[in-house]
Amino acid sequence: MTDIPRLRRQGSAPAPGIMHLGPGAFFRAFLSPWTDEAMKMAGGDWGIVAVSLQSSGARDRLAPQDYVYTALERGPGGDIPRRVDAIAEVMVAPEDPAAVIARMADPAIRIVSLTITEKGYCRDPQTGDLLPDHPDIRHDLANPDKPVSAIGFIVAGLKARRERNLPPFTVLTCDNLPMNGRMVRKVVTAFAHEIDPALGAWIETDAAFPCTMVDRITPATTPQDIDRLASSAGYLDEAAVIHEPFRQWVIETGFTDGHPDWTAVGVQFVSNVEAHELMKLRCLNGTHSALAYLGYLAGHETIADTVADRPFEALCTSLWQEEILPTLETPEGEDLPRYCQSLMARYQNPAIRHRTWQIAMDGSQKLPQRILGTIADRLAHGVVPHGLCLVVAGWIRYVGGRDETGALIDVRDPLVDSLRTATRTDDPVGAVLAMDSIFKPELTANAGFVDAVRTAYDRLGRDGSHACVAALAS
Ligand code: CS2
Repeated sequence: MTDIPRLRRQGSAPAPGIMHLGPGAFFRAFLSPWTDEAMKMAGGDWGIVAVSLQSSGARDRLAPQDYVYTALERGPGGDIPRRVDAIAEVMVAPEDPAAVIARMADPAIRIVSLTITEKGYCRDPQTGDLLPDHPDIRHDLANPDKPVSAIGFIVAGLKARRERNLPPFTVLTCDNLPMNGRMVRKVVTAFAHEIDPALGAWIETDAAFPCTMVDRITPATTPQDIDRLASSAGYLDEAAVIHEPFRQWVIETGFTDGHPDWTAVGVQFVSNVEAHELMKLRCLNGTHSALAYLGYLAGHETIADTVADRPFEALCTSLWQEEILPTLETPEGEDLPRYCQSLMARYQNPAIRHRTWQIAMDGSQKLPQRILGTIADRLAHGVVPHGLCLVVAGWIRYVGGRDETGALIDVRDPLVDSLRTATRTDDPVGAVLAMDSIFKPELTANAGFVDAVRTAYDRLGRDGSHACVAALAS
């Protein structure tokens, strides 16, 4: 592919208005194209300074092509490529943290957005409180001018703005967490109070942290995707991303200093996003995790492969109808049964190769909001949700590190060591359920829940995932 020219920018880069932390595939398939289209349609200086908190990978791929890249919409009928021009620059925080903080204090930057995954918030997954003993938080409290965590950077940036008498930027989280804006507000103000109570008080009264619901399925880009694009488009784009046709972004109103005209391109602004968030986290992410663990154990590589296996399709339908929808309020403008039908069509998109292994990552950070809250709501109504209990049991099998053929699983999770130790005891279910950063004591005190998980765990070991799913769905 070396003889193929690299994609390059035509015209000049947009003037920056947003700083974004976490320039991974989801950002490049979601916030960045949406902002690009809003600027192209309605104008505004909302170019994006993207900041990588870890590796230089995104910068190294984007810089040689002037930060321009292709977002490839992949539907069952083929690919539709779109050029995205919204990124003005990519910075690599560990190379020069002071430069990132200085940029956050530039009056032109009015929004700091984030896609840093659930674990990036250094919070207790269950209570949402800042983890003061998290190694990155300990580091940042001791070195507030040279932070490594997103939280440390946001507080340092807000501090620099306050010193310059600038209004705070709006902090816009785009990660799959319930009431995600409230959660970031909580961890940011807790951190700020530790270093300077007056700063903490200013952030509490003046800063804005709107909640958001974000949705677009974005599988990891493969080298084959890059080659295929090069052959069809005639240019090399090492930062290309693949995404499904569907997208939905619901944002709470209340920014400190404006935002791009996202409404012009279909973003929904609402006064309270909670019902949308719960619908999406429980219906989509909940069944995604169910298919990821149980599908992986049954030997399926992708979500589309898993739902092509009839019992797994039936499992999703029964989880939605029997266990998830009864816990939800209908958000304005939505129809829950129709929403679930469209989810199944999205999962079945054969062109999207979304790996079960990719979704299975970081389960300790995902389970509480995707699965455990729904279980607790059903238990409160006196019903034991056996399907979701099977999912919890499937996750415990998965983090045990061996699939049903005895092959090793590459388990990725910030708690991987404790999970491995727990699953190697005589009572793996008891030891995992005792991990109180994941499971609320009220939940594990419910005998119906514990029995259902134990029974499902034993059956999975005896009969395998496919048979257990088929038995449940029949
Ligand atoms: C997935 C999500 O990887 C995962 O855990 O469940 O990334 C999912 O694809 C998105 O939330 C869809 O909007």
